[in-house]
Amino acid sequence: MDNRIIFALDVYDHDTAISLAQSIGDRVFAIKVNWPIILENGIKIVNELSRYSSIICDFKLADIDNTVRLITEKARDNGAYGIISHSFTGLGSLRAVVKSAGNMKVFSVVSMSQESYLDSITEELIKTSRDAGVFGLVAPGNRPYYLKKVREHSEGMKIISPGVGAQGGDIVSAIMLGADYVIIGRSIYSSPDPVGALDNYNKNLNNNLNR
Ligand code: OMP
Repeated sequence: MDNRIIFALDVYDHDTAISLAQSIGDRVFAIKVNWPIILENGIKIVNELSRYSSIICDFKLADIDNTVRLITEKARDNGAYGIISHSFTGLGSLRAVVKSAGNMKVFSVVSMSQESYLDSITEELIKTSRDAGVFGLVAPGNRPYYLKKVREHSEGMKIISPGVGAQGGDIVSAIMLGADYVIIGRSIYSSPDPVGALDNYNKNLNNNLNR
């Protein structure tokens, strides 16, 4: 089975980030970077980290077409594998992300790992995402009702799911409910043994899914 974990590398420090990427990068499906690491180190860290794994830029884009294009191009030109955008901004904005992404995979948020206003429009957001031509959706691994709902309406699109570990979700349930990949941060990078923590997640999955 290919690896089902996306590692959320939400640290500031450059050397800590590189050392985690070196030890974990080839054991996960991808590494996801968010604003903390970019604000501290600049966009070039994406290029540097892509030596160790595929990098997904979690920029949660939510702006007008031109601005999302400018940001998406930066991720693309620095070697990112994927980018995360919001979808509540509508079809025009999401299409602008998909268009400027080139070969990068675009994932759009349709439901969050905590309650939000998106909960009342999740189905519309899935439709907008499909119409814009995204590769995948972000849906919560810790809120079964919403993950199941997203899976039911998202044929042909991948689902990546945060909320496992520190936010209370369980990796096996998230995969069984339809997540293709789960996003895990704190419960790996805050562990005294990040590689061991990752291995435990993989063992848990292998023991429970291959029966
Ligand atoms: P941990 O809670 O530390 O495992 O990290 C979860 C990661 O997933 C963080 O980088 C969050 O920014 C991200 N995330 C959520 O937690 N909830 C969401 O609804 C969406 C995301 C995301 O888009 O990745």
